[in-house]
Amino acid sequence: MGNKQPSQPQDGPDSAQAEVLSTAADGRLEIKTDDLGPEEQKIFRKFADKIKNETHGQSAAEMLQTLHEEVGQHVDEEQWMGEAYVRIGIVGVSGAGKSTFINSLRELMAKDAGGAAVGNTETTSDTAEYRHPKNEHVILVDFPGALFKVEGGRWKSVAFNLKEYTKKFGKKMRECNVFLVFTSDRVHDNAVWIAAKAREMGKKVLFVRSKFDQDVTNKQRDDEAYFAGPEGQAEGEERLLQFEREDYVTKLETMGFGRVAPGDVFIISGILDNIQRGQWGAPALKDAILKQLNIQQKMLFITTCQDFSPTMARAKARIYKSRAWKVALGVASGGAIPYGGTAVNAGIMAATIILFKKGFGLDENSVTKLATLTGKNVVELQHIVDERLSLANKITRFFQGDIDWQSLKEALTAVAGGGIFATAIAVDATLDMVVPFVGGLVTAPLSFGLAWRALCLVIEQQEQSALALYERAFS
Ligand SMILES: Nc1nc2c(ncn2[C@@H]2O[C@H](COP(=O)(O)OP(=O)(O)OP(=O)(O)O)[C@@H](O)[C@H]2O)c(=O)[nH]1
Ligand SMILES: [Mg+2]
Repeated sequence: MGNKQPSQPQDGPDSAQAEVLSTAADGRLEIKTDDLGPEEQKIFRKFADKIKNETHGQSAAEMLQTLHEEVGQHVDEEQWMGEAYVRIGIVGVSGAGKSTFINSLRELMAKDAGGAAVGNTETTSDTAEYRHPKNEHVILVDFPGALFKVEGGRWKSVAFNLKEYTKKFGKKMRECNVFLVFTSDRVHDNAVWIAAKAREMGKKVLFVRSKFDQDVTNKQRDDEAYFAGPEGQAEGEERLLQFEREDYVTKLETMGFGRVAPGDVFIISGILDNIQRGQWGAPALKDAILKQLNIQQKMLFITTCQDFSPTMARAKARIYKSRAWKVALGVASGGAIPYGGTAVNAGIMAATIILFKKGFGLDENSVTKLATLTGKNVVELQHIVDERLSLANKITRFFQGDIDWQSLKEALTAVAGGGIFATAIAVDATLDMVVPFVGGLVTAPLSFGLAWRALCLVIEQQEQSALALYERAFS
């Protein structure tokens, strides 16, 4: 391989190639169309055309440079962030807990500055947009649940008319990626009509019933035996949750919304403590939101999902892994590629590992927060994290110049077996044909294939570490 050049212009991409833009023969590395954001897909296609038409005489290193220029041109941070937004539409009956949920997602309490007013019956006649403090491009859009007019200097609600509502809010509804419909003890007509409209627009609608913590407390008071099964409290809560979900599905059907899949109904508690713990249906709700987003939006949204739930840890691992090719490209080309909205210049690999560690809630701040939340010993929790991150630590130290390549190689072999190098070279060799820019880089300390594989291993360790951490913290 080395500086091998593509010998023949390859045929135009057939449909299979369009699906999988780059793949290794052993099936271990795939960059699927789904792994690329819309802009990235364009870049890859353009690049593939370019190397087909223009660059037969170029060396791999020159081609790498070409790709780098292409990528550098298109994903500078401004442009990248300029195009990727996540908008979550929220609508529902007054008092259902929308503001509380919005604040908790933004890690705010009602009393914090910038928080949405809670328990405030003041009528709003327009949408309110709440940006996530961790990522300005994640926006929660609170839609009014009714129509209002000014009468005698005051807002007065008027008979609900969907046509009028759509005229007023249709454009903003269309901008949303997904809709959350909140109800409390009764399924309110207006919200359901608005939801039906959103569905007509092709939007996914998820139904949320909040305040489950209250339902549990009430049930405990009214019917103690309900929670006395062999599995105790957890079993009773699960039974109550299933009951409420079925009840909700039936209500929606009665109201003419049609049969909603129980999987689209989420029973949650919106108060901050419960959201951070990942209690009841909240993690599944976030997971369902993720499903409606493209990969770049997923990266944005996942940075705002700072809860301690296995569901989110698994979702993060999935998403981070599907972005690993991009980091590997940055490592292999020695370049700087803005990544998930964060410009990573020096030591892209080390920086990414830190970014992901934080994402999983494994950094010192998050572990301390978890210890406080659960009343566990912070040193003990920190130990659970540290003992599972051997590879990440080695790689970080390698990039800091604390250990040499031989030590890192040993660490990689210890985790993945000696086969990792053969696989990495095989990946590079295959890529050499499919995407020729990596040729010539296998001799670099961390070639594309190896960087990609190593990062996936680190993500796996971080995921395991997070799962072990949460289990201990909540046991
Ligand atoms: N226990 C409990 N109380 C909640 C929960 N969510 C909201 N509340 C309370 O319910 C009341 C109404 O909550 P809000 O978040 O203001 O409801 P909203 O849907 O924003 O209401 P409007 O802004 O009037 O449309 C407040 O007193 C909240 O503290 C919850 O999950 N659990
Ligand atoms: Mg509100």
